[in-house]
Amino acid sequence: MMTLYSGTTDPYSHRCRFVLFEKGMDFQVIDVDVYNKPEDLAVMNPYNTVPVLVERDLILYEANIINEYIDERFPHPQLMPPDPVMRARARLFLHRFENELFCHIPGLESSNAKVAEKARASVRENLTQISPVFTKQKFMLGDEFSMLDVAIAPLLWRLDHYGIQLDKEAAPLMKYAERLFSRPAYIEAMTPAEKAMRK
Ligand SMILES: N[C@@H](CCC(=O)N[C@@H](CS)C(=O)NCC(=O)O)C(=O)O
Repeated sequence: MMTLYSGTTDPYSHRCRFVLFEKGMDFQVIDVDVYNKPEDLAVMNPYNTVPVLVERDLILYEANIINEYIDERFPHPQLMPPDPVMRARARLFLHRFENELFCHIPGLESSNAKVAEKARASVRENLTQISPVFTKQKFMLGDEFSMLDVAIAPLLWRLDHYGIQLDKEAAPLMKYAERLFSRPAYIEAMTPAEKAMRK
């Protein structure tokens, strides 16, 4: 059985929990307090971060790497595109999510007001740019739910929590977000602390 070491409010762990529930398989989640991490976390992951996935003698870290492994190990429903060209494009998008959106998470969580506002402005601008895509399609890659939707959902869920308000231009994006939030696996994957982040 797979074991996921997961932060209860961590957006990266949230991604992995979402995939595990989408696959409907057997797994165990161990909640990690990121302010008081267990000593064995640094042994498993040189970066000493969550999420970490353990399956027998395999230990993985980095949310996207964990999620691609789960997707290949349990191919139904498949979340990465089957076609190599589309799969390469999906990886490029995942890379851009990290570099253009998730790189701002430390800023959004910063107690320095200026740093936090700068991070909020960058995320607002990037999300508003993506929004028109959802006037034409249901999900990030088209009409099929994919790993890209998994990757961005935890950030969209946390917008209110991070104090990010989007204007009317981003209405298609918010409609898309509601589509993700209503998935049974999405609801099951959330911790009580995450449920409390959004009304
Ligand atoms: N790029 C990593 C990011 C993981 C990450 O930043 N995790 C945070 C979640 S709060 C963490 O464990 N922080 C604890 C620390 O840095 O001490 C991933 O995708 O897994």
